[in-house]
Amino acid sequence: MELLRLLVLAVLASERRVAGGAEVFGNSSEGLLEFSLGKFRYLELIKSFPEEAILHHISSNVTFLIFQIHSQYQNTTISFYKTLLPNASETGTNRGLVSILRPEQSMCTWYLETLDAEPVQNVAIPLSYSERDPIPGGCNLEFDLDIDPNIYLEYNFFETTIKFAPANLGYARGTDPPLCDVGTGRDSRWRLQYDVYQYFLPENDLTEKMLLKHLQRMVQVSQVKANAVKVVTLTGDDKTSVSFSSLPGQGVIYNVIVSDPFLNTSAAYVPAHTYACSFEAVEGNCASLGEYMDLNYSNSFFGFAGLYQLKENLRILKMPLSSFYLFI
Ligand SMILES: *[C@@H]1O[C@H](CO)[C@@H](O)[C@H](O)[C@H]1NC(C)=O
Ligand SMILES: *[C@@H]1O[C@H](CO)[C@@H](O)[C@H](O)[C@H]1NC(C)=O
Ligand SMILES: *[C@@H]1O[C@H](CO)[C@@H](O)[C@H](O)[C@H]1NC(C)=O
Ligand SMILES: *[C@@H]1O[C@H](CO)[C@@H](O)[C@H](O)[C@H]1NC(C)=O
Ligand SMILES: *[C@@H]1O[C@H](CO)[C@@H](O)[C@H](O)[C@H]1NC(C)=O
Ligand SMILES: CC(=O)N[C@H]1CO[C@H](CO)[C@@H](O)[C@@H]1O
Repeated sequence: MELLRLLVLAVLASERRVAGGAEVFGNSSEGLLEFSLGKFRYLELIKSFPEEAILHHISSNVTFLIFQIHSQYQNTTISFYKTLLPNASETGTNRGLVSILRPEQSMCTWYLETLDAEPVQNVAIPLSYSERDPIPGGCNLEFDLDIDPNIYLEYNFFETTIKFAPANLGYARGTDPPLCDVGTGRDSRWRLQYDVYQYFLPENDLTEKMLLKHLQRMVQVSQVKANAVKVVTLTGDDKTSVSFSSLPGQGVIYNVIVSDPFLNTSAAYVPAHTYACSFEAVEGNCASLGEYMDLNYSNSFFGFAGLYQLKENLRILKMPLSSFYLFI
């Protein structure tokens, strides 16, 4: 019982934290959206009205940017060019692009649009990294983009799997990227490590507002480390894919932090979220699961704690034994 009480307190405490990071509210009246480094911005996208995102005043110590955009379940497309090409754009609910900067470049643009018939609410942010930081997805072979910082998530009722492309070592502007597959020594990208983080959204809240707020804690390295639970560490030799138990109706955000143990630097991939259910399916969609949880779990004290305990068990199942001991 004492353990139960502690668990409940832990949940209550975790719900009280607020999302970090400054927010700027969207001003898309002109089709040109001015962004600031490290600042979240809310924006609404409407079909047939693409927006151009622009970032000025990029300092010379920045070598690459990750621009990312998030929505709840309707797709948004982010592209380097106005014309969409498979190797220069990405479509989905949590999508980002890596922009490698040229010498002297101090400005960068991206194109944002949706094909959804309904307007889509998004939150977007550009982040900057320097030449010592590893580049998420810098050694991509599997997906269309040359450099792919995205996490590809698939789920069914039982299992949720995330997959991502390996990172590369950072490099200076105007130089060639380190080769991805020559040698596996300490001078190569094989020394990079990947920490996979998991973050649970508040239970029984499937609102867009809640998701877009909490996603903001899963974007930057320091925030991810402070707010999420590290579930597994992968080395250069491991497959960059991890599976978890699905919890249909429960919102979960995943992210991966790649770190360079020699330089003590790190960078975050683009987080991905799932509720392990569909918002658009006619039968068994997220809304009906939400009702189920509401009626059968959350309104009773024991039900609530029970669900929490279940999540802890699921989490532990997927952890290496060493972290299991730390956890208890
Ligand atoms: C939004 O754009 C309009 C038109 O250019 C401008 O007058 C207004 O100041 C902008 N608002 C914000 C918050 O940037
Ligand atoms: C995409 O592919 C086209 C040709 O298929 C190529 O010309 C272009 O440089 C590629 N763009 C990027 C960003 O890789
Ligand atoms: C959203 O985008 C994903 C990835 O490109 C695609 O598989 C899916 O079919 C799209 N969904 C809709 C409703 O267009
Ligand atoms: C670039 O330098 C500025 C000022 O010295 C610093 O605040 C910023 O964090 C640096 N940016 C990167 C990506 O290292
Ligand atoms: C990285 O951090 C470790 C311990 O925190 C320290 O011993 C080491 O000197 C650091 N390396 C670099 C290159 O800063
Ligand atoms: C929506 C739903 O499935 N509700 C169920 C909750 O649990 C009761 C029994 O405790 C069922 O009768 C309901 O159908």
